Order: sequence, then structure tokens, then C-alpha cells
Amino acid sequence: MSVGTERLGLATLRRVPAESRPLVRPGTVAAGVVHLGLGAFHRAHQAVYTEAAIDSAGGDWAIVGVAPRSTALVEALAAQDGLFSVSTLSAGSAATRVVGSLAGVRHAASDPAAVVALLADPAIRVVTLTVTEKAYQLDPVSGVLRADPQLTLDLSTDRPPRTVPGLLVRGLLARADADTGPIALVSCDNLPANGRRLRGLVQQSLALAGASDATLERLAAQVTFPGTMVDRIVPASTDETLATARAALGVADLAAVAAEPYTQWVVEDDFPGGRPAWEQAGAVLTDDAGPWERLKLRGLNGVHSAVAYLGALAGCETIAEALALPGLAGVLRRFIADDVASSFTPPQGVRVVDYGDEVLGRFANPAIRHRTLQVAMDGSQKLPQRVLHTIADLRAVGRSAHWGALVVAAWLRFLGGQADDGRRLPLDDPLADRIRAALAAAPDTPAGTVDAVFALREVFPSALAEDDQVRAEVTGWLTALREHGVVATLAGSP
Ligand code: CS2
Repeated sequence: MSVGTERLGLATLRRVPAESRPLVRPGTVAAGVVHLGLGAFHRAHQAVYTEAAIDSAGGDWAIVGVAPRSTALVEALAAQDGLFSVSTLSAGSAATRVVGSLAGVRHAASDPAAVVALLADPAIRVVTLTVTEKAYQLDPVSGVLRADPQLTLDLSTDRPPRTVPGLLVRGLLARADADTGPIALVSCDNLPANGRRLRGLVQQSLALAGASDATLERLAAQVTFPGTMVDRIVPASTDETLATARAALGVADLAAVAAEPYTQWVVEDDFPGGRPAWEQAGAVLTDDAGPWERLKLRGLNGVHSAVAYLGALAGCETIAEALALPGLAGVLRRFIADDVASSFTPPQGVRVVDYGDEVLGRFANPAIRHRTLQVAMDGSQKLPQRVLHTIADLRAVGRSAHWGALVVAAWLRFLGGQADDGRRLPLDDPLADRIRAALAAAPDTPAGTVDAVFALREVFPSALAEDDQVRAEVTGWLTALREHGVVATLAGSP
């Protein structure tokens, strides 16, 4: 920040152009929601819906945002009175608006006790989470959270909790003790049946923490886990994002985010302590988010991963650039029409191919510079629900998943760490060490790679790993990718 640049905050809001000012002024609405995970996605999604809900229907539903790790973000938001901006970008246009739904911020790593106290506060009736896929896994061998091997210590009552489940469990135990009242815990991560998944994780964590039967019963009656489908493309912020915000606002915003115009939120309506009127902000409240989740995970995220791996291998920096690779859009349309659309029953009134066409249009947005390597991250946590479930559901009815196999092959080649032009590709994945060790021990052939990676049971369940047809298709694609590269493989695919 250059000397003399004013920062966004309550005191400088009058300098911000009128059309960019927030709908809600921080400090005027009490908190009712705690959000865990203050990343760019939350700021451009739930925070925006909640601000619009408060604006149109009122209610004490401001959000206290908790960053599990990042201190920089907590400091930036605290210095800005919780204000931040969202720039909505499409080809040739940008609109920047400040959002005012954050009533405060906390840093879990340095002050876990404050977060536990917050979760136990009777004013808080909704907790939302965006903590990424990898935070939801229990290790099948040790029974301990894979994301943090210290979980058991974390849950003992004489240690400050350090993980998300640790914080939740400690907060819930305090609520049960004080008979605080009902609360909904809402996963907003891209996982199938995310509500049930969070419920399972919390129950297992409560058991590990030694919660008594009476406590478990009390919590079962007072805590719900609505499932959700969340959607908006929000790349990690860059210097360019901050420059766009600053040009629009006339003040510096160090917590600025940029996002596409499209946004969607489908939420199961199970909030025993009430909730913001999100439907007033365009959210769909429903009994069952399942069909929407499958549509989004398979028809958007699965296709996103396909573009990310094939694009990264072909040397493309962004998703939009990758989508322009000759032949790729056609292959993705076939993947959507032949594989994804036949693998599940979509929500009523939705045609999967139309949804897919809209998705490809969104990916082509040149103003969203979403890096292929960002989407490629954490593949071991993403591939199952994005692509492998599509393949497994087709195999269960005796069909093959030709294009799905190409996506798996692209991931396997990506794991090898080298793009088609020889450039190094980083492997950012919680299973990276095991993947590297498995690949190093295997023969360096397509079949050797398939054997090594298909042996990761938490990624490939045995029914899929032992399916000769799937292995043969993936091996075939991997051979083509290794011998000819992405561009020639796409050109040669029927
Ligand atoms: C992306 C998602 O990073 C990724 O893996 O596929 O974050 C995607 O942009 C969002 O789910 C869109 O809603």
C-alpha cells in the first residue's frame, strides 16, 4: 500500500461511490451466525446472501468470521471494521460493491478460547463452514482426523482446540452444559451429502472426546446439519483483485475478492434456532439438496477438474485459456452428455446438458483468471465425488465411462509432476507423500501408474479399482497422453 492511501473502513465509507456502499452497516446488526473459514469463497457467497437477507428482512444475523489459520486476513478485516468488497467480473465489465454482513473476526489458532465462547453464545444459532474437502476426513486406520493427527489431544478438555472439529465439539459441549438452545451447523463445502458428512464427523469427534450419553442425547435434539449446494466461481485474490477494488472504491481494500456474476445456493431448510431470510436473497430452500449437489459436483466440479488437469498438462495457466485448447470443449460436452447426464437423476426441470453448456460458458469468462493449478489442488479429495462416482454409477448399470476415464488418466499424468513441455507441475495434495512413494515404487509405465494409484483405497474403492474395464480405459488414455500429449490426444479422440 502506498503512503497516504486510505483504507476501507467505517470512517472512509463516505468516500466510496454511493452505488458501491454496503447494504448493511457493521455495528448496527447483532451477530447470529458464526462462519468458520474466511476464504474468498465465503466472502463472495454466504456473506453476500446474508447481507441481502438482513437488508430485506432484518434480524440479528450478522456474521462473526473465524479464520482457522490466516492472520493476515483477520488483521486486514479487523482494520477495515469487517468491510470488504466483491468485484463481479465478466468480459468488459466490473462492478465492485462493499459487503457489510461481517460483525467481527476471530483467529482460531491464536485465540481458540474466544472461538469456543462464541460458539457457545446463545445469540449464535447458525454456524456455517467452508473449510475445504480435506477437513472432513477421518483416517480409516487410526480413527483420527487426517487433517490433524493431534485431534485426540485437541479434544481433551485441558488443551485448547486447534482443529475445526475440535472447536465445534468444544463449543457444542459448552452449549449442552448450559442448555443454550438449538443451533444448525451448515457445511458449505463441495462434498456429497455434506450435512450428513458433517454430522458424522461431529458425532465421531464427540465420541472421541468422551461425551456422555446424556450430552449426546441433548445435542441430538438441539443440533441440525442441513445439507447445501453452493456455487460461485471465486478465484484466490491477487494483486490485480486489490487493484480493481481500489480503482472502484477510491480506498484500499486488502480483503477484496473478485467473482463471476453467477451465484447459486440450495439449502435444506432445517434451522431449529431460525435463520437469515436467505430466500429473499435468491437462495433456494428445499427438503433435499441431494439432486442439486450431484448436479453441481458432477456437472460443474468434475468438468472443472477435467479442464484443470488437461489444461495444466498442456501448459495453460487459466481455466479460460485451457477451455480454448483445440478439441477440449467438444470432449467436455461428450463427457457431460454421455457420462455425467446418464449417471444420476437431476433436479426436476433441469436438463444436465443445458446445465453443462451454461457451465462451459461460465468457465470461458476471460475476466476470471482462475488458475488451473488452483483447481488441480487436492485431487485425491476431489476426484471421488467429482468423477469417480459418475464412473461407478455407470458401471453399476453395465455402462462404460469413456470420458470419465480420460479425466482420471489426466489426473494420473498430472501426479507424475511434468507438463507436456517438460515443465514441472507441483503436487499440492494431503496424500502427496503417499502418492509420490507409490509412484516411485511402481514401474514407470501406464499400467504401473494405474496399479499404484488405484491402490489408494480412500480414493478408489475396491469395486472401481478392480474393474478391468475401467483400468483398461484409463490405461489407454494415459498411454495416449504420455505418448502424444494433451493436444494430440484431444485431436485424435472420436
Ligand atoms: C473448483 C471450485 O477449486 C475447485 O476445485 O472446482 O472451487 C469451483 O470454482 C466452485 O465449486 C464453484 O462453485
